[in-house]
Amino acid sequence: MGDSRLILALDVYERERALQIARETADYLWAIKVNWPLIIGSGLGIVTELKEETGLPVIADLKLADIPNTNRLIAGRVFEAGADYIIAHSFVGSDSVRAVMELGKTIIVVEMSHPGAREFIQPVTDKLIELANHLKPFGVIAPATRPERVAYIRSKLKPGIKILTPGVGAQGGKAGEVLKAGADYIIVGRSIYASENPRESVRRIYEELEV
Ligand code: O7M
Repeated sequence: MGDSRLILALDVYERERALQIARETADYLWAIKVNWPLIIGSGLGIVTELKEETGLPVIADLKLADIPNTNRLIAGRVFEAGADYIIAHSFVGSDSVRAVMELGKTIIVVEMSHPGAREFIQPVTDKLIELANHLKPFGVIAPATRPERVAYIRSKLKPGIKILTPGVGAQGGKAGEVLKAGADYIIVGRSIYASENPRESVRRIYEELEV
């Protein structure tokens, strides 16, 4: 749906299963996020296939974290395969992020959702927000598991830069709370693709977001 704020994290290995889940859930999604499990299991061609099957934007969540040249070599092929957005780490520095941004729409990580994110990433989140404000990527990744951090990041981030938040459902985050804190998009994986009825699960989360 054009007004959806929901992104499916399609972290399965198998091509057929991925396409089936994508078809069943597409009506309720803004975009589909493809991560290493699906690319390793099904090949990069899955990006093109998902776009053809659903007509939705595809986000390639590669969390690129390399020198500019290597980031460029990887991002070039992935954008060519049809990815609409690529996710890159920003702690590697602005030149590495810029190398991806020069090739297409980019989303950068400023904080992560797992407990370990407190060890090394959270202490530098302020600097990563500064980098985002300077480079103006399409969006940033912030933790749905910590709505207060989403609110903080929103308060520091320039308007216009989107906030995408993983960690709803399986990791404990609540969709409604994160939206209230200022998230633009919610990323959900296991609560949808590992459920008995992915279409029903995605519909329920979609309706929760509409309230
Ligand atoms: O809903 P889940 O927990 O099954 O899946 C969450 C997805 O979001 C999964 O693809 C993770 O790799 C991703 N993710 C996080 O869970 N936490 C983060 O901090 C960042 C991401 C992510 O998408 O980074 C871009």
